[in-house]
Amino acid sequence: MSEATEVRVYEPSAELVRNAAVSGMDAYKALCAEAERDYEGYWARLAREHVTWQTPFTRTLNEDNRPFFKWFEDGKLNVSYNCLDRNIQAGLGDKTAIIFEADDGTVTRVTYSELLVRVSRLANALRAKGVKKGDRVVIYLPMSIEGIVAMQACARIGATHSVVFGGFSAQSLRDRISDAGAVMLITSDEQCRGGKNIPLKPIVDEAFGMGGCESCKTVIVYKRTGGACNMVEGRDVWLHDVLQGQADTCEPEWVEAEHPLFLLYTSGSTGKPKGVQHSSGGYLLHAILTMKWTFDIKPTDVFWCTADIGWVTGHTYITYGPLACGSTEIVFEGVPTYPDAGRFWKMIQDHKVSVFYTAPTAIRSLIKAADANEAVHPKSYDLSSLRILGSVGEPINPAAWEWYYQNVGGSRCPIVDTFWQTETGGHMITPLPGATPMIPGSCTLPFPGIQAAIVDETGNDVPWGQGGILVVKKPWPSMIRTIYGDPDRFVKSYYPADFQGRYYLAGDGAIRDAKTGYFTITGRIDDVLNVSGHRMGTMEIESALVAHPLVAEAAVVGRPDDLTGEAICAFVVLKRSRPTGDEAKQIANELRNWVGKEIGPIAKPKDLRFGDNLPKTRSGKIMRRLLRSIAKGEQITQDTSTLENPAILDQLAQTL
Ligand code: 6R9
Repeated sequence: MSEATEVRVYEPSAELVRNAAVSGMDAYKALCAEAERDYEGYWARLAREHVTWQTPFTRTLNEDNRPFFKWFEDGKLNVSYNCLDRNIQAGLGDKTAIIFEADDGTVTRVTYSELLVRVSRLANALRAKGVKKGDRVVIYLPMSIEGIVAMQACARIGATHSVVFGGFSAQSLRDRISDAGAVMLITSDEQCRGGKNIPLKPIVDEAFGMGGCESCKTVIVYKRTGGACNMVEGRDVWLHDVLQGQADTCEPEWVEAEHPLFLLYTSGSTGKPKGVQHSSGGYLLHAILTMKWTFDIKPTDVFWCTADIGWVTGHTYITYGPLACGSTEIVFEGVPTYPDAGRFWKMIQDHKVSVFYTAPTAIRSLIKAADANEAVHPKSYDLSSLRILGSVGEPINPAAWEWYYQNVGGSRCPIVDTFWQTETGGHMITPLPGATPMIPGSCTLPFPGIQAAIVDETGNDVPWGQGGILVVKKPWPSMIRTIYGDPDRFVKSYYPADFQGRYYLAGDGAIRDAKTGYFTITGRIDDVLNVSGHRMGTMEIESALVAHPLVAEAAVVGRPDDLTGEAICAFVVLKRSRPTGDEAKQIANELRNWVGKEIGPIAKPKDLRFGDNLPKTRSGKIMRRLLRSIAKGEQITQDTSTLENPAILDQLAQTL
């Protein structure tokens, strides 16, 4: 708590206020008031001003089948047309769209005209391979121009993409291909990260070998490194081969506003990851609006979002938002610490980045590196091009905020601490850089039009100063439409009966400051962990652990971690006796690697402990509350009288 004793308020500079898209708090309040007065009229106005429609919509919001809301439903558009063609028509054809920096530092630039040609050629190739409107295409690619081209090409022909993060395992990939019933997969031979070539295609082959991928008839392989790559006759084709002879132009498929642009699998509190389905029209609108208002994006800006296209942040703030706004953006293949921890700062300097968007976990690891080595400290670089900084993925602690503000932003750049989720499509609660006074650690106020609120278990508003459950009271254009193939789970997860289905349940706890009304997110209220900004369900990890032949039972909890925000702590009961000493260490390692293979390296438990049993109530319920305390290393002060086997606590308190 020590760092939160003094609350400092950071006002935006007069210059920023003057030039920002949303200029000053009065402008912010005017937008909120407009939405308050005429909610549908507000969104309709913005959708007409910011999105180019092939067929204009006449109906703004359809709530007939709530919570399956429809926005702009009789309008037609094409998202790729909005990102490419319309910018070229506006004279931006020769403007650089993407500056790609490879892991080894090689830089490639692509203009808007060139990007349209590349997207069109691939779109034609997909059509030639039989991909039609509404088909699902899984994209399993590293950070690359090709990844963005693949997503845009799907959008161009109305195919629904489902990007799977390149760090996910064969099992995770298989589950996603199978759940989506994908007809095609686009991947690469290898990926390059941190000076190493990491095979990708063998993981695809392994996924297919597991069965369940029968819907997927074609695998397109982008040759990234030229490393050894097995090609399956009749199924696998090289990207450069399918592009051969394809025309440079491609008529876009005009789709209804509600047409699913993409699925993106994310972790929930129970069961398998869920395929969050997004729309075309409403999603694009929010991607554009948040680029313009949260990032105050201007034609001269160089924008850099360091996320991976495998996450929602990469979708909205790499593939769609920046391009729809005609900006120049950086796409980075590598990692922040290679060749050294000054990589981000060097790239900002080299490319004169002006708007920089990253995650607290990256900042915290770079602080540590900068403290240890002056050469990789931001002050050793010229970062004067920066004007706006952003943060996303997890709460940013005030100490990291201050460091980011002073050392990266030179105490002149506002930090937009953007709270949002895979399900929300874009920013929900965030400062606007030329309007909102900032308080470190708070994501401040709702984006204009977003009806965020904090309620108690029965859905009643709680007063400011009192913690509660974060909800959104009205549907908004970029919200999740359903969980692919499981509409019941969509309703249960996000519009639960607790609130009579009235409110969207975010899954986070929050509190509003008693004086300012500013929101602070207090963390997930369900069994979802956030490790380095990556979402993972405790159940998912538990299922992976118990799938190991040695494991009888497992319980997974999160505990606070200085670097990764939260760390995974697993308590495991083996089918054999409890191991000790070196043997325990060896089995723990084996289980960690197992989880890495089942889900992906990001899901490996940092802390793994063995017990003869787990702390359970007499009715057999695992007492996770106790496990959380044990994981934190706290003395158990809770009442343990309902515990079947209190002696187990001492055992579990022992780290390996
Ligand atoms: C965009 C993204 C969503 C969860 C969300 C919350 C946490 C994201 C945050 C934040 C505090 C912020 N989260 N941004 N918590 N402050 N600025 O990260 O989507 O991967 O779906 O994660 O991340 O817990 O519920 P996603």
